[in-house]
Amino acid sequence: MPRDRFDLVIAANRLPVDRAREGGRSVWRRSPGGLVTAMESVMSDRDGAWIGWSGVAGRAPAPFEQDGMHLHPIALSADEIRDYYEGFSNGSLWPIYHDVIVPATFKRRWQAAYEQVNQRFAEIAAELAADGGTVWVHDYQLQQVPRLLRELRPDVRIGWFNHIPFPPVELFMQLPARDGLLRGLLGADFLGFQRLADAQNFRRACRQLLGDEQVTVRGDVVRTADGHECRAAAVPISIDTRGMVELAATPAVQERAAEIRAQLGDPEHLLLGVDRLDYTKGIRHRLKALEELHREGRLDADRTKFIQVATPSRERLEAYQQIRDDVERTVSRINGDHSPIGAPTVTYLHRSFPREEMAAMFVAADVMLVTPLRDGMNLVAKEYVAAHDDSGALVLSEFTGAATELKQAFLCNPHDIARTKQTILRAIDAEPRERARRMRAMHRQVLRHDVQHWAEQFLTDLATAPRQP
Ligand code: ADQ
Repeated sequence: MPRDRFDLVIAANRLPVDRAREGGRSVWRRSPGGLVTAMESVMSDRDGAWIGWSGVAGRAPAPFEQDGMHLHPIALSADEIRDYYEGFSNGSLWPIYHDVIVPATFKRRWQAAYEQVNQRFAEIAAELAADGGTVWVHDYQLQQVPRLLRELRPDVRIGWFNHIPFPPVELFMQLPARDGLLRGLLGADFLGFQRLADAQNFRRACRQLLGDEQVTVRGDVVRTADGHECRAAAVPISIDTRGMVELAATPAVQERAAEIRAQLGDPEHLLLGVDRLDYTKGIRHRLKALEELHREGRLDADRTKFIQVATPSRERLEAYQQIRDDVERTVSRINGDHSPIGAPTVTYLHRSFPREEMAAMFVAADVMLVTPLRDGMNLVAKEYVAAHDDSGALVLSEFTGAATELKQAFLCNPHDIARTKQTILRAIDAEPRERARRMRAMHRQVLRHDVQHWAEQFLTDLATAPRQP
């Protein structure tokens, strides 16, 4: 029995820290990202614990305290990483939840590992939650935790937030595990989705696939045969807006932004893309559009430069090796065909950067290209908008969650290469007044709806759920 129990327990696939080496010894370092900042803000006035995998295979390190939070590592064996994480989560669920951009693979062994790991998370959450406490489960890797936890601890409030889209029922029903996933989620009191459309997809799946088990859907509440009610609604995630606004305004970041432009030969137009190297992000489509614009002479390689940051991701999976090969081949072809000596048209950066460097790239860029084929939200779009108040331009795919909020962006359908090319040119050539008008409206939106606001909204919805429509 652990020493302490906690009012709020976060369960996520990963802990909010990474192992790092400092002065020859191994230490935990806080991982970057808005989620950690948001959780800090909601945990400051309650006892909080976070359970998740440490990122290393084998036995789990002992629980420890960091930044006022109790961190409880969950063990994953090498086989479980392969089957639960790389297999079921990223080989089965990820493609189905992202419109099957690549085919999904199903293996019974993966599904069994997923259930086993979800059970482990549920057991630890059950041990750590205080009487009547709150457990907030995150994302597609842990969809069975709500039901498993409710069986162990009927007294706790259980919420789940989906960081990625929830697919239309026609795609969701391909999953051999579909009923178990829905029943797993229905163990929660409140389910938060990025968009209303995602919550509607979930409710439709319940009605269509579990309707004969006397599951009823009324408004946004799903009621199961045993009388339990679960509310499913939209709570769009955001970023630590003030943190980005302040960082972008620092002299160091401003100077670095000017330096980046100078290093690229002070181009007239600097375009930027920042993505995990994932097939959902539409990097291939973006490069195709840019390559054609150069080939047709509609973009001038001396005056227009493009930086593509492509963060390494899931590199052991074949689909990710394939997208990396494709992207690197295309970048090198564009540069081979169009770059002047000493000033590549496309600067390709396949690595991680500190927050300050990311902010400097956002500040430096005249046009941000965010063109996913499907994305739950896309925080990069919001970070760029936070870093600019009345300059810059955002080209944004209609298939991101962010597009429902950032309506003044230059919206595009990345599948339509011809129109995407026109949209990129429109963003490049827009008058400063038009850019300022669009950017000011979007900047206000992300200032009002930041990640702290999101976390508070989620916890309020959870505390008051289910609420009849
Ligand atoms: P992701 O698919 O990882 O998140 P995204 O929302 O764009 O995508 O967040 C990526 C974050 O990583 C951003 O904060 C970005 O600045 C940062 N980042 C990217 N490349 C980096 C690099 N090279 N160095 C340092 N930082 C880098 C999932 C879903 C999204 C959803 C989020 C949050 O797929 O749709 O928006 O969760 O819910």
